[in-house]
Amino acid sequence: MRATSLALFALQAASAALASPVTVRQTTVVPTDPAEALVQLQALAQEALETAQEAVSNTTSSTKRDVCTLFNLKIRREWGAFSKNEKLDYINAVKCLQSKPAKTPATVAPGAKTRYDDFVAVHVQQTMEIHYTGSFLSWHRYFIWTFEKALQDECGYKGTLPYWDWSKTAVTGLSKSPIFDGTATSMSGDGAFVANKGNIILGANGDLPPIVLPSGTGGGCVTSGPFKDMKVNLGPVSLDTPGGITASNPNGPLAYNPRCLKRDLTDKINKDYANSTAILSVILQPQDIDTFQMKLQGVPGSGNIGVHGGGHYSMGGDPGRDVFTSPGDPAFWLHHGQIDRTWWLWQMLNPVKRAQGTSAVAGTITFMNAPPSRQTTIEDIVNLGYAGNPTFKIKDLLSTTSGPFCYVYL
Ligand SMILES: *[C@@H]1O[C@H](CO)[C@@H](O)[C@H](O)[C@H]1NC(C)=O
Ligand SMILES: *[C@@H]1O[C@H](CO)[C@@H](O)[C@H](O)[C@H]1NC(C)=O
Ligand SMILES: [Cu+2]
Repeated sequence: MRATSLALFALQAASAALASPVTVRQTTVVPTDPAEALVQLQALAQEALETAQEAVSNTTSSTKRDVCTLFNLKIRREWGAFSKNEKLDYINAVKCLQSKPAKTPATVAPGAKTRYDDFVAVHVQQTMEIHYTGSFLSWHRYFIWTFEKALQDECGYKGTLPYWDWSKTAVTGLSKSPIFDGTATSMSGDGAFVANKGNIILGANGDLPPIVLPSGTGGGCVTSGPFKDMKVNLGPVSLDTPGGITASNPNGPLAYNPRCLKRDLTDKINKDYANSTAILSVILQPQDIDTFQMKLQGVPGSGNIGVHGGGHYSMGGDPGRDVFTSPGDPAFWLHHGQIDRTWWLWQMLNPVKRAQGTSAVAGTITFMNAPPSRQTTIEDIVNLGYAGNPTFKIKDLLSTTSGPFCYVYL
């Protein structure tokens, strides 16, 4: 770890217009009423689906070699929309990956013991090049797709990757949602209650005003659900703990450090940063990719951690709020499903400019441009190490219905 990386990391803490009865895409005005925002979000999602389908049918008819057609187009759905059996199938496939041996050699990451750990390890290795960079969105799109593919190809999973709609948990509360209610069909629930945890202070030693986040109703090991006996093997690397303290494994980020999965569900963070209004405004207001991805991740110094930070910090715990090892929490995939969906919803408002070509990418190749670096280009290559093959150029990862991808969100 470079010395600057912790300080920088702390900062984070810190179409083709279709005729439609609801013309939300022409406006950047976001209703303050959360219920009204929710209605607009649903209308947007419906329009996005129609736009994506139209784009697929357009390319399929004009170029025969195109592999994504309306017949093989996959639909990713929200966790609450999965049937009981679909939920169990997904959970069992994740546990299957956690029971298979790692492909990462021990010389590369001694702590990577399972196939699941391959994904955590590559995320740890590349953290400083894939957050607050031009590759953030495309890298994570390819990352979660590769995870979905591993579930399918290596563990017989027949379904698609689920997502976590933060606007739903902002209303119900996290521990009452099907994702975190602790039942056999959840991602496991809250951690055991730990008293007097104090606030999480992000950016305590940085130049910008720190962000103070409340702690939640857990803090300890998860006590229920499918992942209560799971072992988190890698990290922590840069774990924000109460009082602005950062914990890390003295033996290094990739050393073997088996421990329980901890959570600290914090409704206030979900409600403050990832409610329906917050989601709608990140989709409707930014008109260019730079503004969009910064608002999504939280503009440093703005005091807002964005919907991305809102999801991560509302699950809390170890590894949930460690930017490096966060994929070690099985809820990570649902959270990043929704990140990818939010990008897709924004892209579908203007697919020609936002889902292809140079105007679809902005930002440099280093975390918050430190150390200063060149601009990311669409010719840059994304690799996932031992998690999956092959490598792709960023330009191949901009549309969910071309390149390696063929999916939309419902
Ligand atoms: C599909 O093709 C039609 C006719 O050329 C065009 O008007 C429309 O914008 C295209 N839609 C998308 C989403 O590319
Ligand atoms: C929703 O999120 C926004 C952005 O973080 C925040 O300003 C607003 O207060 C939140 N609304 C509610 C009702 O909590
Ligand atoms: Cu990440």
